[in-house]
Amino acid sequence: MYKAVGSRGSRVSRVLWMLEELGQPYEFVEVKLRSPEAYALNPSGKVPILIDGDLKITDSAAICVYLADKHADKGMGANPGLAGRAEMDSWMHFAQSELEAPLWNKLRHRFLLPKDVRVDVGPAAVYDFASEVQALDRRLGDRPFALGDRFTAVDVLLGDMGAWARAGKFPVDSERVGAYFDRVLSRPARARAQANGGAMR
Ligand SMILES: N[C@@H](CCC(=O)N[C@@H](CS)C(=O)NCC(=O)O)C(=O)O
Repeated sequence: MYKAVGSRGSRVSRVLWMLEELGQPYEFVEVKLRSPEAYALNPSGKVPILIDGDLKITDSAAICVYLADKHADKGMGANPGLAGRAEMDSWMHFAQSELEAPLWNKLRHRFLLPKDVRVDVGPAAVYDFASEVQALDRRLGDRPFALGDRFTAVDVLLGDMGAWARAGKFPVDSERVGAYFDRVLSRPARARAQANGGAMR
């Protein structure tokens, strides 16, 4: 059985959501950030971590792609061929290095960094996030989901970020992106993941 390692309110929410979408049994193993247990599984001391037998995978995007690839029959992976893989990678990198970055930056300066190095990045984070929402609007175009008509691992990542943004009161000034977040966040698998420990921040 998979073990999804993380703490409540962390990015483990995406891993649990993914596992629920795939209908895979799992155990949610709670560890604190940067605890000895977290460092034993990830040199960064960060969560989430997925344990699949002898394999330990860190970093939420990599975990979601691994699960989508491993359970390819469930249709949550990339479109066919090298071009399909590149398309998925592009979305995943956009999600984490652009859309998520301002959310994470604000959270770090609010709660995680040592108090003496915290600064008010709130306005800059809101500005950057707003700009990435416009990029997401253009990237989505008329597609219901990131890769087209199918709900995939990319939508798990983006949806999780949408929930994070809403919880953090980041404005989403795009009807299309707002409707997209509503669409993906209303999935029953997400509700099950939330009930099992993946509730957002
Ligand atoms: N790229 C990693 C980031 C992991 C990460 O930063 N996790 C947070 C919790 S959501 C953490 O463990 N933070 C501890 C810290 O930054 O000190 C991923 O997507 O999983």
